[in-house]
Amino acid sequence: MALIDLSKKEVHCKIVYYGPGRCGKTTNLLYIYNTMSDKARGKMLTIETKGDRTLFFDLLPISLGKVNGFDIRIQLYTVPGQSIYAATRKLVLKGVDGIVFVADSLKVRKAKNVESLSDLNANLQEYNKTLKDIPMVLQFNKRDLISTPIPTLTLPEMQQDLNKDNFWPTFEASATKGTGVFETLKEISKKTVRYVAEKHLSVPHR
Ligand SMILES: Nc1nc2c(ncn2[C@@H]2O[C@H](COP(=O)(O)OP(=O)(O)OP(=O)(O)O)[C@@H](O)[C@H]2O)c(=O)[nH]1
Ligand SMILES: [Mg+2]
Repeated sequence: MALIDLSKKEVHCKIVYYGPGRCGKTTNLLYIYNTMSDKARGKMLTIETKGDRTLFFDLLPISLGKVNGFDIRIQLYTVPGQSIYAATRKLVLKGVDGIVFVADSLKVRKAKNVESLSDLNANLQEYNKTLKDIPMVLQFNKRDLISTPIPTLTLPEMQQDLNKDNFWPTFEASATKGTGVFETLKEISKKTVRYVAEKHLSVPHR
């Protein structure tokens, strides 16, 4: 749940980047960190295993300016995607206000994407929530690979696997190049702030 400090007029929202191992969650946060000004971002905290895998989570605090006189602070988290870190993924989801589901465009990751979305759903249920209760956007990452010989999934294929009824907004991205990264962040921030404001600040639905 978002933390609201009425005396300081601050709202802290938690957005979690979720998805299978190696889909590019940490790369999204690194791109955001490297692109934002010092004023708008806090320190990025990242705990890695040997190599570059996320061991616990990555955390990047950012400021989004004011809404209705409240300072909006957002904490961006990633989960560790590797199967063995199931317990950690559940823990990181505690109190989540918004989710970016990062799917991998590599063909070999097709089943892993689906498995990860279902893992997310199961973890949310443990907190008495469902996928459709929380603001979420889908990011189809690694689209730069479609122009290489590496086999990739088509957009309709990814939609069919992950977003059959077109419930969530989707963004094509290349987190390494930075395309689509801020579009994704902007949309989830907008949805999350609206959700938190309606839920906790009695801002009427528009
Ligand atoms: N070609 C390409 N490679 C990418 C892209 N995004 C990430 N990668 C690469 O994919 C690998 C894994 O990226 P990470 O950001 O560490 O993935 P992660 O989702 O944080 O992985 P875990 O922490 O293990 O869950 C790295 O070698 C990245 O450089 C992309 O858009 N295009
Ligand atoms: Mg990571």
